[in-house]
Amino acid sequence: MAHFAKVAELSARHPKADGASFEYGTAGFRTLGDTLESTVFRVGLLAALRSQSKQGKTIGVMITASHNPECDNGVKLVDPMGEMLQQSWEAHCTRIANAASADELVAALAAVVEAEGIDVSVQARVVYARDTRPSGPLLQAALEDGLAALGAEATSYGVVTTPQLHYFVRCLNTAGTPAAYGEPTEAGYRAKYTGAFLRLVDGRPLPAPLHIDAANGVGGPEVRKLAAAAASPYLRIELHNDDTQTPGRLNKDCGADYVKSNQRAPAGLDLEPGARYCSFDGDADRIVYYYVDEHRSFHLLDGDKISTLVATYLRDLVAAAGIEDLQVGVVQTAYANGSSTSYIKDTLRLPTVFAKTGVKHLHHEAEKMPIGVYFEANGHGTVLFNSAAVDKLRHAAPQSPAQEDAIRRLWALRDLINESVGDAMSDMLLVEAILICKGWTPAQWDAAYTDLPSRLLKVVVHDRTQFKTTNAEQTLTAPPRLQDAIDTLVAKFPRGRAFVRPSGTEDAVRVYAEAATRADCDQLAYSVAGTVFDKAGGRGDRPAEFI
Ligand code: G16
Repeated sequence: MAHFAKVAELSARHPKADGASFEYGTAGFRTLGDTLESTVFRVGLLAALRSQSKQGKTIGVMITASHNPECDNGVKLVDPMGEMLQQSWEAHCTRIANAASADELVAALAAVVEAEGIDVSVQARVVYARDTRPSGPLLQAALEDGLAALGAEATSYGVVTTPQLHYFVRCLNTAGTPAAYGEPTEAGYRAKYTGAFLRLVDGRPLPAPLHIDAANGVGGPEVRKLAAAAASPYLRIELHNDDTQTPGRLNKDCGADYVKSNQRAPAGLDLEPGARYCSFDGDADRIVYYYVDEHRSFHLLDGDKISTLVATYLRDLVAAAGIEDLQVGVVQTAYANGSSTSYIKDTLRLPTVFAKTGVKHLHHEAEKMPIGVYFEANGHGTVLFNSAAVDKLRHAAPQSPAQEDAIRRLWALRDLINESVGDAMSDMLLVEAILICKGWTPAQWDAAYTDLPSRLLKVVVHDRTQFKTTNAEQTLTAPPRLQDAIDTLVAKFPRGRAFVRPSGTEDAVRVYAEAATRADCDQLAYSVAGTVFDKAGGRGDRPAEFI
């Protein structure tokens, strides 16, 4: 096909290593940064085709490996409304990334054109960005070659957070329509979210400063600019772990994933009772909060706690606004703490559903709800208002000043939320706004329910692809008999729950366990991890026994 004339020539600059294999998974392609050049070049080709398949709508490409170690990198595509790539295209991505030669690559591209009925005369439009990883510039150059090979109109946003890129894509594709989302610039992003935040908190008592651990990633400089744009005593921040220059520091002993997995403060922060802390991950699409009590015990306010805080606030506002039949629902994953699920069902009396890990799965479930709050326990999430909900808000006829105020707040909340994807900065403003409006300390927020002790472990195995799951990833169907062994262990512990799933972003299997006491929980977690290691080809050190 003439359209692919330049592919072979440019592909030769970014050859695929013999035998290397890639899979478009939970968060796009993700592996060691120095093995990804051919893949990122090909993602450039895919982005161009994806745009053409959408009649020239702008597609986004983000080069990031988020919470992974600094040596990793990754790349993912962003669809026109700022959402994750449509799942049916993931197989195209995997096939194209694995084509062994230039000829195979061209044939695979032609097959996508054929299968999707793509008109290749359409002008492709792609915007892209990267995080602060050292491998980023080289991968960006490979991407630019891929985009050039198919003549895409390509615009770089430089180094920004992942959610900012999702936001830009949505803004570009909705400009001039009734669904216009905002200015597709960094300044536009900051103006939109800080404006909504200030509308919500105006007139309330001022909060103490918020301490932010930026994981030594792109969130550091970006949140500094956000606070400068707000220029308000309502958003006073103390930034920690904001070194994006020193090699090796990204996500190292800090960031949302570290804090959530280890249930302890990140390096570089000495927590003081009474203060409020949060951690972003390396590309600022996740956030968790935490604090220490007067005995300096650490308390984590993870995605479940954020989700219940936000769902409660929305539910109460909808009631105060007098809007009928506007249901708030909550989407969780198997990682949600059992106490949070009971709290949502039994105390808040809100509908809740489970989705597989990965925001794309939660996002789709939340879209089915009028107001869908979705958060993974790891702090990745947002809120979606469907069109029926927006219509209800638009046609609401307030009968009192209180109802009018509640409706005004619901609009401001909607503007404060990055509906395209979970966003640490927008979620931070959301939590801050709710805490300010309620006049709550983190401890008061935490008091809603008590988490069951939980533990998350990693087991390295020879082949994680042999692990297959069902039931929202809570039950293993392969390797054979492993689930039976896990069930036998779980049955020994009061309120015990455990599951095992292959990671979509790292070469490991994850083990989650919770139980009534910390000792039981740890014993359960380590016994399940040990069983996985013994029965399913563990590699390296066997998970340390709990002492
Ligand atoms: C990515 C996804 C998240 C998901 C996480 C799970 O996070 O975007 O939705 O929770 O992977 O990772 P795993 O499959 O390894 O457990 P991120 O922040 O790394 O992009």
